[in-house]
Amino acid sequence: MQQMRKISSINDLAIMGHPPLFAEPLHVGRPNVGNRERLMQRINDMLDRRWFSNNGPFVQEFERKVEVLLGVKHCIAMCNGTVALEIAIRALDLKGEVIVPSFTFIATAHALQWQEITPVFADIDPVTHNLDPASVEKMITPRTTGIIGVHLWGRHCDTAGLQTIADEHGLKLMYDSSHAFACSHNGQLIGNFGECEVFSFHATKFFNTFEGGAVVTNNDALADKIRLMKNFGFAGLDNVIYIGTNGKMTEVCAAMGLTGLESLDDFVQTNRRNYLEYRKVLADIPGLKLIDYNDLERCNYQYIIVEVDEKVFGLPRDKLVRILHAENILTRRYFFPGCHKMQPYKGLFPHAGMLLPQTEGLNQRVMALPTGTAVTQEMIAQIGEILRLVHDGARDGKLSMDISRMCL
Ligand code: T4K
Repeated sequence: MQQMRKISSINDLAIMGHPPLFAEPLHVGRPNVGNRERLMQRINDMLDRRWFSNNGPFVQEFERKVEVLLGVKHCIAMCNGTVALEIAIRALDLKGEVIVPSFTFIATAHALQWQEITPVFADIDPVTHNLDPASVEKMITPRTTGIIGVHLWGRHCDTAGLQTIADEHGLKLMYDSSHAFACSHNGQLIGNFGECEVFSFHATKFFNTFEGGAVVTNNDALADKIRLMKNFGFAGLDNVIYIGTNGKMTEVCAAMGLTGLESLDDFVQTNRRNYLEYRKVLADIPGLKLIDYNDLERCNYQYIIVEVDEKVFGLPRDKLVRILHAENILTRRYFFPGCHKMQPYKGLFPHAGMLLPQTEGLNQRVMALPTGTAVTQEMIAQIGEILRLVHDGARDGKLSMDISRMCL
């Protein structure tokens, strides 16, 4: 049970030298476990079977269940989302340059650069936070072979706009759907767009397999190729027909996945409950805008993303994050500073930012707040109180100079 301290004025804040509001750190997303007994039972079965990896029965069952859930023909489970991206990129024969957002987790870009394919960063739509097709079109050169859209925060890309551009220019389109497991677009589950889509089932995702990922596709030939590539290129005993790698998901990870799938609706319900509570507590705090999720679509609500308008709120995002961290509210600046400002891209393309005004702006405004099953409505109410106090203090000039000079 989390112990919470009462904070009723700016002077009670932890940055004033008091203990933090929360005795234990509140993370953006603690891992969900599902039914522990079912998990242990599966792990025991696995130990009895002495079959731990290499396309075992749990992995096969997991793949079939994901196919049914998403309505896709093929799910190929992998050891993590990054390797799944690398393999999908290779199986699609992408080369030269591939257009991606910079406003994403670094793995999207690294999966290309790792294979000596140049990620070319396109700008985003400031409302959806996703690739702006107009910017994508401007980045196309004779070396471009593909586009990777990222359904950031689980909200879908402009799939029609990106597909039109891909078709017109003969480019392959795939998606990094790491955030969008169990989300839909126009009633169709994410997983059915582009040539293929890649999920991450990392511990911090609302649905996890400890570490894990998958490529899903409706293309039979592509699925065959990806299956071979994730297993060293083996097409049968002693017969290797491609360069491949080791991308296999283990049985213990699949056991976690199967158990998590049984509680998927509960995880989503908790995230949704938290999202609605945040929407309530943030509604009348000027300068804080919670991103919208479309209630008419399926949605996992796993990220609570807030844009801080420095002028209206009274403090820049980074100072607010610092104040929240002091209270053990471990807000994250996903995905600061942007891939183009991290190495090796910063060194390779020092002026990339000039073409990414929306990415650069958003990177100064966005923060992710704690949610998931470890976060209660009472905690969210407390977080809301702190945010209100900080806003009121900043507005009335009551925050000391020391605080307003703080930065990360
Ligand atoms: N594409 C996109 C768009 C992605 O977001 C990701 C992953 C990928 C590709 C690559 O997929 P994977 O190869 O990872 O499957 C985390 C995750 O490590 C990363 O998987 C995820 N995106 C990214 C958005 O978030 P960090 O640097 O924030 O992780 P970390 O260790 O700071 O953990 C976040 C919070 O969760 C911490 O506050 C602590 C808590 N936590 C973490 C772990 C691992 C726990 O409570 N328990 C745990 O076991 O990157």
